[in-house]
Amino acid sequence: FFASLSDQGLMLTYSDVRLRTTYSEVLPPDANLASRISRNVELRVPLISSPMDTVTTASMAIAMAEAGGIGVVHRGLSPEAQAKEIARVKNHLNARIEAPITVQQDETVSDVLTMRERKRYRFHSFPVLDGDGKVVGLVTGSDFDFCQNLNAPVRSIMTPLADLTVGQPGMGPREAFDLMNRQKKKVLLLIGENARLAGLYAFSDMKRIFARAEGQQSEFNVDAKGQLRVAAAVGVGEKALERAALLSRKHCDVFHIDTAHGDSRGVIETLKTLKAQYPDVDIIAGNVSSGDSAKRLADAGADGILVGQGPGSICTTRVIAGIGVPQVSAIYDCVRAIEGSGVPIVADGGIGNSGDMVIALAVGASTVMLGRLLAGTEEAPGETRFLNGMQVKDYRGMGSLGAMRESSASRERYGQASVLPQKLVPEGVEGIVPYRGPVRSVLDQYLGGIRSGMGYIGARTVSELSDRAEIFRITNAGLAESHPHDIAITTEAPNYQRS
Ligand code: RVP
Repeated sequence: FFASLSDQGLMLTYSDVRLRTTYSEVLPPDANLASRISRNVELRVPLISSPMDTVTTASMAIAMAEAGGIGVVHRGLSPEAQAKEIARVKNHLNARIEAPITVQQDETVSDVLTMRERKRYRFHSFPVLDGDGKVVGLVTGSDFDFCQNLNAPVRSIMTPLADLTVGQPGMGPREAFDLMNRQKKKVLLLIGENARLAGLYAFSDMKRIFARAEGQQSEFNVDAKGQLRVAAAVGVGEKALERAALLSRKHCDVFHIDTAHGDSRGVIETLKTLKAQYPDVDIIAGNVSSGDSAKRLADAGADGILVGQGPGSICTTRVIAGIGVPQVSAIYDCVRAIEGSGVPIVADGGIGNSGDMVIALAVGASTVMLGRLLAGTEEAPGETRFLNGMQVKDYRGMGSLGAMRESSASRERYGQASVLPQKLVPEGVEGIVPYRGPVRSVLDQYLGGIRSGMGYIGARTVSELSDRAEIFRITNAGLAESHPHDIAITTEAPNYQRS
């Protein structure tokens, strides 16, 4: 259906289409939202925050990864400042405690309990050292609970080193977590030469980080070392290489060659150079809106492709330059052009609600990228302010006059690096969006909406969603019927705004 429409030159966007429901054995909570932003970087949920200066710095990237998605840190910052943001995300989780609090073997149990109380430590486990600083054992909560004589020395209640399961100093969090699970150990000491303490892993922290992999509660999107995953915009040319060098030192997981025109020489050359220099980092590139362009990026080695030219809520490219393809057709054409390549597509821009996300995934995108829908949240950069009694936050296009005047990266993104400030031609606008509270509660609504869509279609996974979905075109009357109608809404729903 779509193929024949686009062959006729008729292109559609989110509000033009809906999905047919079908027999299902999938309840929304059972849908698995795991996906990929790029060939090798997995996500637990298919949501990405946009590399914009009013959307993604470290706070947003941390919140996105903790919800299972990923944030792309914008590049309207100096390379050094951007690298600092990446480091903040990567160092956010304390998988390994490098310098644990220890106790001496001759201290009494009551001394240790008093110290714990005074310092307000919430943990009960302490490695026990002798006078030479060597580890001789471990005391835990149970040792204190079952202790009869508070004046006894700690060494009399501890488990001695010889009876402990311990790890080597170089043991990574994943390996440690597996060992602790197998041996049912809540604390794992890392012991180096001469019985020196090299670190400690606590099961409660590790479970928070890794448990989802075992189908349990945590949903954090972490790398093999247990650090939150994060992406960063790098742009094109020499400056991109300079950024990439700093970012890779901070273990950034994905570089994004973010431009307004992804099918261009600068992007393809930068892509090839970065691929050669950083074989272990995934590189995504964009934006494009036609199958031929997507194919050129995939052939040049892109690990992921961003589709969307002009659908963004703050974008004026379609009006100023007359360029761009309505987003659902753009996604469809790009998916079709690179089918079988294993390169995931990010549907970037124009998402107004969770139904649009389901449609983007149903058409074959692996993930969706959000700007406006996240710009009003607590974690987006910028202060909340009052306007006519309403709490709002600023949201602006990276091609807006404000963003272009402030940052050379924005000028370069729109091919205007050498244009005089008074002659800049913006392709975006500046505005405000309502304040929406913490990003987590906003994301929970979107993810619930995606699960709901998958339930109606009987899709257990994101790829099953595109395999099973049947899409059809609706009329304006159909669209009006889709939204609440013939009623004055009296109570706002947390997941519905008519835009
Ligand atoms: P939206 O989610 O609809 O607000 O769109 C966000 C997307 O819009 C971004 O991810 C980016 O691709 C695009 N964008 C950002 N700035 C501009 C612009 O100034 N034209 N466009």
